[in-house]
Amino acid sequence: MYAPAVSDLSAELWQSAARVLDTNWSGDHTVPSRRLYPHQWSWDAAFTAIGLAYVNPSRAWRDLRSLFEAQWPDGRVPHIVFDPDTAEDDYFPGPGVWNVPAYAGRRPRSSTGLVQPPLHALAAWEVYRHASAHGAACAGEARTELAWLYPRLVAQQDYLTERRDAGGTGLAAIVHPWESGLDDSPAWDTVLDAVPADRTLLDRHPRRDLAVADATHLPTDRDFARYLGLVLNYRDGGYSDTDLVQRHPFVVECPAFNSILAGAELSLAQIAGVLGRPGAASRHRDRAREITAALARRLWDPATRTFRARDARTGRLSPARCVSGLLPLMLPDLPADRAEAIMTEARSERFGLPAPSADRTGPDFDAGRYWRGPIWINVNWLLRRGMQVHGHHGEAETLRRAMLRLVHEHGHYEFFHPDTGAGSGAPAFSWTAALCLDLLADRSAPAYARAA
Ligand code: 2M8
Repeated sequence: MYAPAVSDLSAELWQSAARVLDTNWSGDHTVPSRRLYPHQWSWDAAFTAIGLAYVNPSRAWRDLRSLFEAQWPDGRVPHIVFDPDTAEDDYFPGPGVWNVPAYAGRRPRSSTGLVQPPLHALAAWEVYRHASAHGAACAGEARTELAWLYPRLVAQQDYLTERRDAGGTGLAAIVHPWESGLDDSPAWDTVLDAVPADRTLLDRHPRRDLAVADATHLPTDRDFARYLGLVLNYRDGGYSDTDLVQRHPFVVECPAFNSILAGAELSLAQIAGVLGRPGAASRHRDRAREITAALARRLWDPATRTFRARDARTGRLSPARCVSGLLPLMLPDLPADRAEAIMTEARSERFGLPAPSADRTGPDFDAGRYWRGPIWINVNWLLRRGMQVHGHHGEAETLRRAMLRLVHEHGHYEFFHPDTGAGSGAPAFSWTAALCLDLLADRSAPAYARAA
């Protein structure tokens, strides 16, 4: 197995991370966790590929390929691709609830109709970038896979920037909290207040997560009933994105989702460059600038100098300060004063490093509950990239070390208590392990970083 030079302490972490990825490999994709999440998740696959690039690049490509084999004809990449060998009631809501046909592929698999943040172009670029360390055969494979993925990644962007621009603002809207990946974030509370919570849905469709995880870490029944109602409403509308603002009760522009959307264009520019398409590369850079400008225009709250989610139906900004508001830092074209404001917010008593998922001083902060307080490695990994992009190398390094210390001391957990560091949720969680490998191995800043 390829292993870069790391200290002895890190060698232990490296081995344990590689073991987690091995355990969670299911033949043609990685599951986030064997017990809690037994299928393939979209943005998990991207984070996981970034780590697999070091220990098994062929698996990294296979993982991305199997996700994109389930891409819909309209370009959307589903948020979960179901494993046909897993029983319907091993995860709720399972394929029977979503009722989506299986699309073509080596092994057709059914899926949900939602999406997740489009992090796959960034992942594909990172896997490609690291493949050369494994020799000429891997470099050849990387080029072939990149060429296969490129048009599919472009179709994914087109779906999000065209069909999901529900408000005609130049940003993509999400139609369900699950699409953000930050599922139970306080950022959605005011929008969800207006979504009916029909608890009888839970009698007809009992939750499975309560049987495998601690209820105090999970969404409440009231929120879960709303989540389910939103799924059924979108499904019963045929997963159509026409007139979303009129037809669907949850249509939201999220700063993290749109930062990743803009970041994807920058990665596509790099990919197009390698594939010998300079015209396309420059179009991707233009699109990144346009999305960044829309984000800075629409989701910036001048009163608090923070980025917030916006309800596309009411036009209101969310009152909650969440980690999602820190992620526009990933974007090199973000105006310097906004990047500085994000750093001020990240350093403040509201967050600190590693950043908790929500404002520590906010009324909805909950240190134990899923995306309402705990620390997650994936969003901190993105925040660290943002620090590198904007030349804050000292703090990026502090954050890198803090993340590694957390995982080394507590294990490859899904999330961590923001005060004690204790691990929670699923143990042996794929993206925690995968990103640890990257944090151990790769100290370089993204190629499009601003000069310090
Ligand atoms: C969590 O979301 C799923 C629904 O998609 C769930 O709660 O069952 C989130 O943390 C999400 O970001 C993640 O992709 C997924 C699998 O790790 O779990």
